[in-house]
Amino acid sequence: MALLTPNDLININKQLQEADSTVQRVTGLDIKGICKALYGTFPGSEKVGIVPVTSGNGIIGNFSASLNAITQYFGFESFVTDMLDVSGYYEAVRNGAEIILMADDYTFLAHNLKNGKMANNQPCTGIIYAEIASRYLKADSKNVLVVGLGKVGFPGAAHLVQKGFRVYGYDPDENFLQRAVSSLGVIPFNPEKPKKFSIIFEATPCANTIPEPVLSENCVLSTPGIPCAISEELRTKYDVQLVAEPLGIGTVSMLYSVL
Ligand code: NAD
Ligand code: 2YG
Ligand code: MG
Repeated sequence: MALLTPNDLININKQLQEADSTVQRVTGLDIKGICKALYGTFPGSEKVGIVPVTSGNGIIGNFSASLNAITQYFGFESFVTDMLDVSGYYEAVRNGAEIILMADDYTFLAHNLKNGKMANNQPCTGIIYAEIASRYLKADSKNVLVVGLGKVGFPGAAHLVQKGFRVYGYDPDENFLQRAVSSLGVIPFNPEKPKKFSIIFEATPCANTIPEPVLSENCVLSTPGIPCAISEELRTKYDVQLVAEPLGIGTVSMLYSVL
């Protein structure tokens, strides 16, 4: 379980703005446009209540404040409760929250109290990063490489298969790879027989997971994985279009999915 650190979340507004302009350049849509296309929803005047949670490893500095900045960046009204945990939940609902955002070490959820819909961060993150990758305007084919087939990568791979892409998958854990092959029809990628891709989606907690031979000039790398999947050197060498941001894109995907 890889947890965010306060450092990952420094300057979240600047990180979001940069990600938004990359998404726009790569797909022709901004992040809100991607969400609308993906879920067919758009925000009305939903009020979002953010509840800090102390269980397990406890409060992550900047986490609730970043969620507040993110929800407002995307046009929602939001507030962070003064109280924590159950008392914070009580405060959020009493103060008119219609959507609750809260996370412990295992689950980061959005719950719309009006319509009952609930979202989990991991699949919502995988799906939106995969959707962004799938919309690359300069893609040279329907081939996509998915690196990492865990809680975020698997639902992203499933989304790409459902959209009609030819999905190559790699995970060093044979069980995770086989699950994707047998249940999704993913083509196992053999790093010893590399092939170039113009679309790559990565979701691992490791650095340097993209082998150089798979990179094509100006390819898109859409990755929620922390730390970043590619070195600055390789990014520059291949002029990679990198979509990577620590919290906001996954969070807005959750919010639109519960509208
Ligand atoms: P997970 O542990 O469920 O899955 C990670 C997978 O990556 C595992 O199956 C593992 O075998 C595989 N892997 C490890 N090293 C690899 C390598 N070198 N090449 C290919 N695959 C490799 O983790 P997860 O919940 O899917 O999260 C993945 C990453 O996404 C984490 O870093 C997490 O913090 C991050 N995350 C980011 C956001 C965001 O908004 N940016 C949201 C959720 C999760
Ligand atoms: O309320 C708090 O401050 C903490 N209880 C939040 C804990 C969040 C733990 N989860 C993670 O760090 C992430 N793996 C999930 C967040 C998605 C963005 N990477
Ligand atoms: Mg994100």
